[in-house]
Amino acid sequence: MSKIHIVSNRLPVSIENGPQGMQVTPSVGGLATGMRSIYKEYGGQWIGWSGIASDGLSEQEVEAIDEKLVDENCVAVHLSNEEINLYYEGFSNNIIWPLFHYFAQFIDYNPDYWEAYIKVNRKFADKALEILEDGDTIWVHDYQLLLVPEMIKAEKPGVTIGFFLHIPFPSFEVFRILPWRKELIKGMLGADLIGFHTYDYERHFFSSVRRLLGYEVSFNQIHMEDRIIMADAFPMGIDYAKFSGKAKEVSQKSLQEKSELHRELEKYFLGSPDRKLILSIDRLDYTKGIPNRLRGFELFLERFPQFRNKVTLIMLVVPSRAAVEQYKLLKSEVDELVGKINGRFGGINYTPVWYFYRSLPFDNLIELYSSSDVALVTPVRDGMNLVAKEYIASRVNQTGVMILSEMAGVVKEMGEAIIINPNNDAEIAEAIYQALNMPLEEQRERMKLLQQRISRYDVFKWASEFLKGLKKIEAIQQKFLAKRITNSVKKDLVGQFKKAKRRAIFLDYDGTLVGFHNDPQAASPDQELHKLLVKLEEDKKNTVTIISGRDRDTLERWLGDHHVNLIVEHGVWLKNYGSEWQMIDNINSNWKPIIRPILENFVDRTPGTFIEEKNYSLVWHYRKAEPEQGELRANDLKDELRDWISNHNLELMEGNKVIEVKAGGINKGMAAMRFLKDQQFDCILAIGDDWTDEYMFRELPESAITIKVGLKNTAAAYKVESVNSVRSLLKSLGE
Ligand code: GDG
Repeated sequence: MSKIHIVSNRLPVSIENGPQGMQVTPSVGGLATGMRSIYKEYGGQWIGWSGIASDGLSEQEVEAIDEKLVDENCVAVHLSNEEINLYYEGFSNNIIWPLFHYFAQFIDYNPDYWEAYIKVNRKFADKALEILEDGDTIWVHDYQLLLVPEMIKAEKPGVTIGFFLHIPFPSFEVFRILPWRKELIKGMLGADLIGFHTYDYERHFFSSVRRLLGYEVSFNQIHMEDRIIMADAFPMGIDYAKFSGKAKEVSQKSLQEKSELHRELEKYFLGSPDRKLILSIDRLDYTKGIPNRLRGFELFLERFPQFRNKVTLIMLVVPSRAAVEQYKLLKSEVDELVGKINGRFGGINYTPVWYFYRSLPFDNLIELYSSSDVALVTPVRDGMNLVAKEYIASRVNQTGVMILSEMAGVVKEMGEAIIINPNNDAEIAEAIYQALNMPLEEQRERMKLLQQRISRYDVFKWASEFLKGLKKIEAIQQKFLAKRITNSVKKDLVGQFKKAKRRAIFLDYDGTLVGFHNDPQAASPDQELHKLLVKLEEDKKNTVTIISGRDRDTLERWLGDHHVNLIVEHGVWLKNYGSEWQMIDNINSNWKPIIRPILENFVDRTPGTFIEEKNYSLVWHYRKAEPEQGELRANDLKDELRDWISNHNLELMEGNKVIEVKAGGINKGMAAMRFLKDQQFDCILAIGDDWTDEYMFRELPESAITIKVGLKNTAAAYKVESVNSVRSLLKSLGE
């Protein structure tokens, strides 16, 4: 059975070197829970760092760790202190983390970090490659391992790779700041499926793929030279049953059974019936908006004095990355703000902010969730934010109000929360006021809907949806690859071709014989192409026809010396070798004065675009336009042309970054068939790359060898990846 493996920076276990040797304890975090159900079920391994630097360990200790991990189906990547400093603290947490959360000012552009990041990603990939077999699936997690998918794909293309990013993917304008942006994005593209928490991150990613690498994105698929892959949004869920179950259990405990924290919380509420508790839980991180939250709470107490002595903000801040300068500064800022608020509004019997700077056991966490009337979640940027979901799951009596930042990924699933902009203190203060005054009935209505949604899409559903996505892309890839010309197919085709006595060869030009250029006039044939054509022409059994959308003059100038026929302007003109140009059918062009001004208007509004005028068609080129604007305008243009097209019997052809308007009824298929009429061929070969060639593939007799360049859907019988593959095939045919 093919297996499913996981790779993440940390293994889902904690390891302690105690008096009894190495102790391994499984972690209880959300990702660990969600993934454990998968990799164990599918007989896979989890690859990651053990959490202990290897340079403090003896060889025996390293072996002991490896041995202990076998029982957990885990494989350790051993990292030294220096590697952790440079790859993890350095590149991951001092470059990618701030940048992807829009804190570009915090980036430390240290080239050593980059070198270490490559080296350590390679270590992870190598460890994975040791256990991967063709047909296996591997799911790579998060921003520490962006290069791993490409590293694995390069060595083992038969492995299906998923990648999930747990933090936001920033807009292109921010992502482009990085010197290593192309390498990172190429690294991710090694995956077959790339998952994000939200559609916004997905579209930012597509935008970077288009702009940095020029790949075409259609719907959620990315077409690369020789592969097609997919990206999609999979909002991560929590282990809902675990949180709601524990909350139920906690609520049913007797006073004696309750923890000290829980008893203290209950005592607080007994003090007065008006007492309310607002909860805030995060790692100490500048992305979480902790100072904003405190400022909002301060303003609330200032503006609504009736709530002083009655409302407490309980703030759990879990220490994180404490050695980094920005985190130290943040810690001082938070300490100061808490002191200021408590000093300003506190008294003998009232402390406005209860501040815990540590982490608490799971049971305490649940007690906090279930005792708090309001959850205040105000990140300035957050990939998802699971705390928000955990609060919802823990509200067994269905009361409680969620105040949520619009900058957290989770907001997409929580329309019933009170949504705030975390940079607007006044809005936070107002939201707290609204939350505290919300009638119980309304709280229940909102909470019910939230609970329904969050419980349905839990962490198990998330993981299984992602795996379904992987299956889907595998099927798409299979379909796209089905028609590919493999070595044995190539051998058969060449054999069939060689056996024939009279062969008609139709070759499209751009995208088939030569690659695309920003300037269409720069695509003249190179020496290799001239030689290839000569080889084909020399064989008297061959009749070669170049069939293109180009104009007469250009193709005649470029290929006039060859013994080939030319069909141009998608079938308007034919020039048999040695004869004059003739029009294949009677066509008029009295529609041009109507269409030209429309195209001109689009040229004026879209920098980088231009019009090419052919005898019987007008072409709008947008290859040089800024890619997204180009696509948008192309859609607008098609819309605008629609009525004209049907009223004037015109045809709109969409090529590769071109929109062409021409007289209707004329196309490459019709032209090729006219050419073949009254002639006897026992082999017909047609190769083309775009939409306009599909006419030819459809019209030619079924016995024809039709070949599409590129991986898109096609009516052709076969596919090849690129211009290079076409040339290699033609070479074999000419030999
Ligand atoms: C990253 C992304 C994305 C917190 N304090 C304690 C404690 N926690 C647990 C919470 C929650 C987790 O930590 C925090 O998860 P978040 O999602 O809120 O935030 P990040 O750690 O920044 O996670 C984030 C996530 O990845 C998943 O993709 O949502 O956007 O930044 O589960 O319960 N747990 C215990 N004691 C504590 O004191 N036991």
